[in-house]
Amino acid sequence: MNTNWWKNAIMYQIYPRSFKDSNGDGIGDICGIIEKIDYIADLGVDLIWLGPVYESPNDDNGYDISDYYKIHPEFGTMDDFQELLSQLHDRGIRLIMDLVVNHSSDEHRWFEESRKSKDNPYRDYYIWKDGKHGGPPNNWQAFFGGPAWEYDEHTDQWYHHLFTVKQPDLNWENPKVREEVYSMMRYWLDMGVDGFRMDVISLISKRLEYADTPVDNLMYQVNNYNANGPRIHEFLQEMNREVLSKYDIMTVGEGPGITKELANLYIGKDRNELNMLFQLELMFMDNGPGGKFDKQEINLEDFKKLFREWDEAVGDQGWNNIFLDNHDFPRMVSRFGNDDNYRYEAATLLATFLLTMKGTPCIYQGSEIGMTNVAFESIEDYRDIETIHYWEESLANNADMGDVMRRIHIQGRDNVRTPIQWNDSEHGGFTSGTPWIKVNPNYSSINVEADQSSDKSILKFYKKLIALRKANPTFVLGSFDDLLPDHEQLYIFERKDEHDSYLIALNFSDETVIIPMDLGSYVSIFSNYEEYIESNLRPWQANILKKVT
Ligand code: TEU
Ligand code: CA
Repeated sequence: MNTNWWKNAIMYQIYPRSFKDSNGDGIGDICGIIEKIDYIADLGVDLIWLGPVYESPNDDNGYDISDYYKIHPEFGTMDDFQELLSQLHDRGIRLIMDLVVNHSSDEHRWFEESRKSKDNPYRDYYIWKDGKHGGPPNNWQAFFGGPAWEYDEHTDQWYHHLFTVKQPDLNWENPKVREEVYSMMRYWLDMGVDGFRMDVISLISKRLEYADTPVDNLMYQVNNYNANGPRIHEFLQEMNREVLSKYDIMTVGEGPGITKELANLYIGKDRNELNMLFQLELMFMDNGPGGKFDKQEINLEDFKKLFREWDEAVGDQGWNNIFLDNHDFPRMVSRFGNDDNYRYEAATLLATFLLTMKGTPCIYQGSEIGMTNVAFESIEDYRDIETIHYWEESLANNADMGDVMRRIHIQGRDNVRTPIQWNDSEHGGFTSGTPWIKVNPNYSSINVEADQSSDKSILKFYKKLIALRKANPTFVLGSFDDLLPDHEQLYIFERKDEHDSYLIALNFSDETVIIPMDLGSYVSIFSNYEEYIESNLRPWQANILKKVT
């Protein structure tokens, strides 16, 4: 069934709450996406990953689902969803949905039943345990703070939750749970959806000993006690056999703890599991001993090493996805580039990397106009549960709150969740009402309209680059070779097949840097600077060169 179309695809991630509000309630919605459908089509992308639009109490912005078969009314109706799907398909654009099945909402009917009594038929849909010494069953922490267990007085047991208390983990050991998930997947696929992005799929198989972790560190716990559990591949192969293999669709798995060594167990050609992964190693690389808000500097050598090693590890057995930001991590131009005096150059350089590196690229909404991180002064303006938990925990620990706020500005998830800046009218043209989260104040200068009419248009650069990629299969299937692995500022790599050879030359710095290579046999075909000087790269210059034969 699977025709591998997803290798050629160019993905675009829509975070629906923040894309476009059509009815003035301040929340982005499906009709808003339909309003902007030509904007998406003009960009040239051909695969949309739509963040969760299912019914949800929104404890974690839709990653807590209370009904997998319903569209949340704040996003619109099922008719709106089908209209979006068909309008996208008319334009040759596919759509994948978020599949969030490590946990549901505590307001899902299954959980409401499950907590009623120990012999309720839904009891085993979730993970219930007796406490130990008057406390939780083990010492695991939850992702957004606090223990990974919540006490329920009614039946005097604890339920397991790796995320918030409103996101109880589903019990995949129970075959009924798996059958429910597969039926639900068939429902959406039969409607014409083109696949799934699988949320924290690495966490679904639990280690049934529920042993204490000896180290007080969330990532250590996740990697050693939660991710890649004993039955993960059995479950994914079953899912593939029962559902995925019956449709011409694509799947991309997400989840912590999937290292490059384990990657092909999930995506290897002969494995019959998933098609590709969002590797999170880069996203976690700057996390210090204190976790994500304890940011450490990462250097370009480490960045390059990671992509080199993932390419080698995946080889011709698997397929990578390439992304530099999404709804969970800071804006790429702020994190890996320069969002100040070289914003245009850095945003276009990172675009060049995304779209010429080997793997299916994924562009996060707003990054195509170089949107940046935001720095709200007051915690009142933040919405993300992770950020709010971190703030409250820090307050309780008498932390230096100025420092805490600085860390939120750098690493918080709301950096990427502010509304798309469409124009310079109030709220950036996102809504006629009051937006659910404030628009980044820089909207008056950074917005789609201003970008389009600028002679330094990031959007136009993306469009041209996407067209270039589509016209040259070498960028998709050609080999990848890192030519300067040890250089501190330059990233120069080659993409090559039997027809063509390209060099992608990127200067990840604020300085002009001499190229320590002879590029005499190449001509520059694409750049974010007007003039091309063979011997050096200006600050954040990106050049694509083609070998002359
Ligand atoms: O994220 C999984 C994941 O690994 C994140 O928890 C990540 O560690 C965190 O966002 C870093 O701050 C997925 C979704 O993408 C995220 O939005 C959800 O909150 C989470 O799962 C729970 O469903
Ligand atoms: Ca709305």
